[in-house]
Amino acid sequence: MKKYFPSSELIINEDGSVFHLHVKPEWLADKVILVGDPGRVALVASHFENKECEVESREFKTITGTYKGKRITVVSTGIGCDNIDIVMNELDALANIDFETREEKEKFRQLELVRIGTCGGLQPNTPVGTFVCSQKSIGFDGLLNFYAGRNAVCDLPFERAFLNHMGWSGNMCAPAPYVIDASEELIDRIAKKDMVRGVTIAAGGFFGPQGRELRIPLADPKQNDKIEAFEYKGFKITNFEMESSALAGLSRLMGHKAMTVCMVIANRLIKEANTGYKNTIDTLIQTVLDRI
Ligand code: R1P
Ligand code: URA
Repeated sequence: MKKYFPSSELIINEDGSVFHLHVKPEWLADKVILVGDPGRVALVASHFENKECEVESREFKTITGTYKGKRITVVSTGIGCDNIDIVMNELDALANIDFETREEKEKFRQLELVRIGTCGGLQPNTPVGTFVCSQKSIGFDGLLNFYAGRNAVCDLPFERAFLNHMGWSGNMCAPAPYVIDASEELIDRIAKKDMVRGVTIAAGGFFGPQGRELRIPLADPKQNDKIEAFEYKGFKITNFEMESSALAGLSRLMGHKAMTVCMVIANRLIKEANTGYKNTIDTLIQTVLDRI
């Protein structure tokens, strides 16, 4: 029997668009670029030859258009894994649920999703301006634990090694971090040899969870020293951002291909930051558009 989704579970607006994104099924391309900042959507779309739709609701702005003959949708997610839960579930519904009958479609449609973001670098090989692909993501956000099948898609030995190394128990980072791989095929095609491949911590905040201390002291003052020193099977943690784990995790559970690439705008080791990064991120955008 086909799965049926009542209106409380999949909310469809009166105009036939999905609840938060306000996107209609026919507007979604198979290739999707996700960005955090709604302002970055126009920057991506400025490279399109044509635009077929443009819609905005809350922090979610969407444009579908064509780049060198490829149909691409660009969506902003805002900040955080909670928003990725909304964006990924609504994009998957647009692709794989019939909005007329509210039933799952017979044939699965796979999406290819690339997040282009900014991040904080944690290693000497991640200075400001570096493009870092998240080969693995460590989720401090807990989102994936609410879905069945989490253990089947996560790297459990890596999770144990990380928790042992940090010496965290009790309230620190509860529920425990999850470790998830990006799509290998996408990483090979998009990172090629000119981007750093790394392990990204997707933090549940910009300050405390990334070891930034302003007026309130941190629960674990040695957090970032330990994170920078951690090594497991040749992997070192390269960067902090706030969405890659939920994107990689939900994509794996749903059957889509996904990866995150971020430009380093702050290096935490040498305590430097760059806020005037618009041109450099445009180079990254063009590279991803050419390779997606
Ligand atoms: C924090 O400043 C935001 O920047 C990074 C983080 O993941 C977080 O969303 O990504 P974006 O540049 O895509 O927003
Ligand atoms: N985004 C983050 O989440 N952290 C940084 O340090 C920079 C950008």
